[in-house]
Amino acid sequence: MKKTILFFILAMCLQISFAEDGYRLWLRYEKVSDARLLSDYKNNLQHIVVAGNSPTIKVATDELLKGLQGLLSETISNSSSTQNDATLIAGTSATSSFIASAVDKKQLAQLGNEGFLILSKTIAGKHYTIITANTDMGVLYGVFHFLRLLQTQQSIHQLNISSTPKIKLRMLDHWDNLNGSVERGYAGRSIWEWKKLPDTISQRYTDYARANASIGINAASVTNVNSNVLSLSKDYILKAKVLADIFRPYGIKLFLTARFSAPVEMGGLKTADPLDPQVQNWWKEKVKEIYQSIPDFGGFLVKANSEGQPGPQTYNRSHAEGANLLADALAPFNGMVIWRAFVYSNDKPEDRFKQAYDEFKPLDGNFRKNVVIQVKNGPIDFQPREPFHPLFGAMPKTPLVMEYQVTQEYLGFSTHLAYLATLFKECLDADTYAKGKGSTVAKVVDGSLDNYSNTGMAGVANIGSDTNWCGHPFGQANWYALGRLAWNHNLSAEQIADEWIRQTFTNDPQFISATKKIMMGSREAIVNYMTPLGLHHIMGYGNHYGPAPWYDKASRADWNPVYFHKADSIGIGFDRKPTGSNGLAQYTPEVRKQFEDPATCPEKYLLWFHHVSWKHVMKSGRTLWDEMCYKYNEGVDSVRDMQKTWNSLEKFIDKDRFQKVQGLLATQEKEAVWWRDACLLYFQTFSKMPIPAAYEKPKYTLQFYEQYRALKAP
Ligand code: GCV
Repeated sequence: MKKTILFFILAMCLQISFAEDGYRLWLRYEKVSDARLLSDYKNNLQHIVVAGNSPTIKVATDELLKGLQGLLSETISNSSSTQNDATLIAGTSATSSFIASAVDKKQLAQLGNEGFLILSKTIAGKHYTIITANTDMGVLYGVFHFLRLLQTQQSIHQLNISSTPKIKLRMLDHWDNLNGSVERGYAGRSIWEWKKLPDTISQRYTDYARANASIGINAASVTNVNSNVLSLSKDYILKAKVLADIFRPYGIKLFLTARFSAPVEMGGLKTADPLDPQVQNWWKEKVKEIYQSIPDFGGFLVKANSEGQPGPQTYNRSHAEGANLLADALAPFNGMVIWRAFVYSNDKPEDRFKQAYDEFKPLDGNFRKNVVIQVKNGPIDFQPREPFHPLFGAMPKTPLVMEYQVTQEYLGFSTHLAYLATLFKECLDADTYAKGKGSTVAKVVDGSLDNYSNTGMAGVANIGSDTNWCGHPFGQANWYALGRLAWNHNLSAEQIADEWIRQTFTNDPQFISATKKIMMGSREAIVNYMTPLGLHHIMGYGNHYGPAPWYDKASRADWNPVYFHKADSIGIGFDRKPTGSNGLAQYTPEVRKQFEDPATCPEKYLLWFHHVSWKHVMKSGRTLWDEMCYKYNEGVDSVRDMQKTWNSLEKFIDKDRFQKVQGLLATQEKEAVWWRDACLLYFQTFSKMPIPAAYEKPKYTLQFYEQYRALKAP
């Protein structure tokens, strides 16, 4: 009996210590598996000194100790009193005289406020690792980077790393509502427990801040852009203050979304007209109130005159007049306005592709210095594939912040495995030709093309109350990739995947190469089984899940899939040439020329810009219809390959995550088939051409699929 109990307790302990529920993200700090490296690390990292005593330095010290303890599997001492023993020294020149004398001032001068150095130095015959920066925050970033080197099992000899972020504002936008729901969130409820704040403080807030700091994210907008005026109330400011206080040592600034009609809804004024002195005064007072509680408040993120949100146009004022109103209130406190360019009018029948450019381009140069315009990567709405937004490169006098969607609204929610760094990079690498060849979107966003200093990259967060934060275990990779790319957009998607896999799962080379293959192909697989060859916006109405290319019942034309694919007996696709909406005119002549000619338009964008005959011969020699059948099937096959590869990896990782991913891939495979069959059967009603015999026959009829969505809708 006793033995059984003992065994049970042991088993429980084992389970507890080995449970891989994903909560630890990429900060797992498991013992280094390579024995040679482990002993080298042990020899060199026994005594550490982290100089300074600010809250940020406390975080850095705790992190380093925690990290080393896990990685080396032994207790490490922080020998702050005996600097002489130390082999790893972290701090600034101001906090450590050792660093002040050992580090070249010129090297430090190039780091700015957030950059860091990690250096190997031999001084008087002794080997040191130095982590330094101009600020404590830079030191913390350096500590996280150093731990990343260890987690990814790299040598710590001859280090000469100098790293500064390429982009200033590296941000997560949470579309979290005050009632705890998350718009387009697929990982549980909001992590912000507004109801319980400010009295109950969840450990998650700190863990969230820590995870962000580890990848360089330095800003978070915590409320939905479809905003609730209550978030600006006194009570909510005090709740937000708790979050801001927790974020501060981790270098994260808190932003709130501002509802443009707040002066009316909350202030009791008759108008929210940006030129009205009373309105201006209301915002000034509100901003002052916020800064009294949150002295480093980042500013406002605003969605105005879009999808029913209030805005300046209600008063016949422009977006610039609206943004400047808030900017003037924030300026005395160095706060900024992030004004979104995702606008499309309820009244205009104009191609949605064109509306943001039409409204914002003429305003270039009219915004205050503390206003930036946040532009989605593509012109429609976070589709699995979009060409780059024509505003990039078109507003040389206005800083444009990149807005990506990390949450997978259009890419299978948290059910489908989609590694998005490839999507992020595709957009960054696109050439706008704004100032000749090589004017990439990356250069627009990092400010180097037009000399913007207020640069930014934001991602709509995929984070929720699920234990593993993001729902799908691989969803974490997209949060990670956003931070890493915002810090350094020169990193490749593959490099980022590599380091994420090593930290999140294992350093085993076989596992890494197979998993990387899955990740690198995953987004293309989704494009193929959902929207190949430039198709877009053909998903279910409202919930945006599953295929519904037939849908035509929405109140607005451009909420209907049929509006976007325009399939008819001749062909399929949206003509954005002068013969159609002429959306292509918004690109520079070089880009336009390439996209305008079906012969030079990359086939991945073909149906974005052209209405193409079903019989059009593609580069493969197949007709468009056959190519479509090929692509949809290729998408399904890719998922099946992903399954096969994953199944071969069981022995490398824990059961928990292995099985979770296995189960999700099984669902993804079924849904890929659903997409393929539903789309091909529907488009076939126009093409009237057969699905080539080589491919699997659709499982059900079109009628079945048209109704299936209702059963399946989450
Ligand atoms: C926050 C899409 C989404 C909306 C979202 C909007 C936006 O339309 O479906 O949920 O609203 O984008 O980015 O503002």
